[in-house]
Amino acid sequence: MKHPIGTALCLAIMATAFTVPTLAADLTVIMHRATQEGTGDALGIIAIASSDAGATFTLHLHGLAPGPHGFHVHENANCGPTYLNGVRIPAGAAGGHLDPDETGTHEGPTGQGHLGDLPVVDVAADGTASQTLTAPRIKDIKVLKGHALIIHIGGDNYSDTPSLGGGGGGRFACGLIP
Ligand SMILES: [Cu+2]
Repeated sequence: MKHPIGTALCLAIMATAFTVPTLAADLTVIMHRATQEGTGDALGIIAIASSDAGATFTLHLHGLAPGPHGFHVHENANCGPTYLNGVRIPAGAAGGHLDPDETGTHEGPTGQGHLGDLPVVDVAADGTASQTLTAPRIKDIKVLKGHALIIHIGGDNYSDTPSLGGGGGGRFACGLIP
């Protein structure tokens, strides 16, 4: 606060960083950490748009653990916890992977399984993810409305073996697709 001009400039840069990506997107999703109580810290945004190559997901995220993370569209627009054997499951209420064709299989973004199987998010060493991922099978992003985006704690091998749903385990971040 000793340098009001510097503070104002900093706020202006922050505002720009937050608003510019939203202008280019057809759908903007605000991601939050999924907790046992519901949702916690904001982790940035994901801008969804259409392209000739499929739906694009442009990530502007921070506060994630470095490395690969499973990334999917989940069925329900609900980031709340569920309860299993007395334990709260963060973002459990988002349900399973979006699967309008009822394939029942997890095969990744280029497979024939869940439509909601997206490319893996690769988080940098500083905990940020700034990248655009393309889901070639999602031709019309309208099908994504009213569902949720989930980033898992672990990676995704685009298979149901040895673990169902790519093996990413728990849900780290969640955001509602408007
Ligand atoms: Cu998932």
